[in-house]
This record gives sequence, structure tokens and C-alpha cells, in this order.
Amino acid sequence: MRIVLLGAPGSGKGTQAVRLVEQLELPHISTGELLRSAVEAGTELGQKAKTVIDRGELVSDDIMLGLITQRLSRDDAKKGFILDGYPRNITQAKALDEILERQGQAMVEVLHIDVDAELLLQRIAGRAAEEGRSDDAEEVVRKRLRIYAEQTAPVVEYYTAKGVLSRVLGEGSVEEVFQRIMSVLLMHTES
Ligand code: B4P
Repeated sequence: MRIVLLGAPGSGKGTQAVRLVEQLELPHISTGELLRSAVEAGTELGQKAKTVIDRGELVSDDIMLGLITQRLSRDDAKKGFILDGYPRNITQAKALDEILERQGQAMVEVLHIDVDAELLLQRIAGRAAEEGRSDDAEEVVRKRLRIYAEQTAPVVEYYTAKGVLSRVLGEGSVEEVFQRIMSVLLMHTES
């Protein structure tokens, strides 16, 4: 199963991906985590990415394409994956289509985790207090939400038009959201 999790910052993509990985035994591919690891390791890519992430902007499509192509070509991704944080714009969505077509695995199941904007701000404020992530400062988060509306929301429409997207309400407890996701996946594997 190839699952793509779409959602605004704070919608719970990363949180739900961890649960799905346990349940489905598929690799979790988080572009945010890949970038944060590169930043921590101090690689050239990490140094370039850090400034962009700290400003709340999107890392360039070229860098992301290299990163995701390399990750998806690893053996563990052949049986499927939970992709979290990619694609974030239409260029990335088309690039992903091409990578998967080349690998002969064109079909994806896209889950859009939908959460009200005020709740997103509250959740990220909570994470900022706990983890102190540099891109969780309030001004930066507002910018990330603006970029989401401008660049990532069209990706929701892109997959809706392809007929592969399901909307899942991302409000309520982590467990409630997880159960909603599992019901959608179960419905689709049965049909
Ligand atoms: P990400 O790491 O993807 O950050 P995110 O959008 O905040 O999502 P995350 O998965 O971490 O948070 P979640 O919603 O689970 O990206 C970081 C940056 O990297 C981007 O801004 C960008 O600069 C760069 N980047 C990444 N991918 C890129 C790409 N493809 N192209 C270009 N640039 C890219 O959780 C948020 C909080 O909510 C947590 O504290 C969690 O505990 C809480 N929460 C979750 N579910 C909850 C629930 N049901 N109830 C209460 N709290 C909940």
C-alpha cells in the first residue's frame, strides 16, 4: 500500500504516520524528518535547508526531488510506504507521479487530514512549548499556513480530480483520527 498523507502543519500527519507504521508495517517517509536529519548532520544540503525551514518556506523542488527519489528507490519502499510531507505543491505532485510510474507503482491512496486553522495554531503552540522547533514560532507558523493555502491546497484538488483522495476529519483525539483513517483504508481494501 502506498499512502500519501496530506495536511496543513499541525494537522497530525507525522503523528498519524507513526501509528500507521506500527499497524501496517510500512516505512515512514517524512520529508520534514529527512530534512531535519540533514540539518543535524550538518551536510551541505542540511545547511541550505535550515535557512529555508527557519523562515517557514518550502525547500526548493530540486532539492526535494533528489531527496525523495533517493529515498523511494531504497528496497524497503518497494512494498509500499507512508509518505508524510511530500508532495507540498503541484510540481512535487507531478514529480511523484513520474517517479512511481517509472517504478511501475503508479497507484497511491491519498488521505487529506483536515483540521480547522485555529486548532492548528493551538497544536503547534503546544509543540513549540514542548519541543522548541525553530519553525514553530508563531510568526513562522502563520507563514507556513499561508504557504499551505497557496501551494499545498491545490494538491488536494489535484488528487481529488484523480479520484484517489479521501478526506479525514483530523479533529478529536489521536486515537479517534487514527480509527477514522483505518476505516477509510479498510473500506478501500474491501472494495
Ligand atoms: P514537516 O516536518 O512536514 O512539519 P509539519 O507540517 O508541522 O508536520 P508534522 O508532521 O511535523 O506535525 P503534525 O501535524 O504531526 O515540515 C517541516 C518543514 O520542512 C516545512 O515547513 C518545510 O520548510 C520543509 N519541508 C518538508 N517537506 C517539504 C517538501 N516536500 N517540500 C519543501 N519543503 C519541505 O503534528 C503537529 C502537532 O500536533 C504535534 O505536536 C502533535 O503532537 C499534535 N497533534 C497531532 N495530532 C493531534 C491530535 N489529534 N490532537 C491533539 N494534538 C495533536
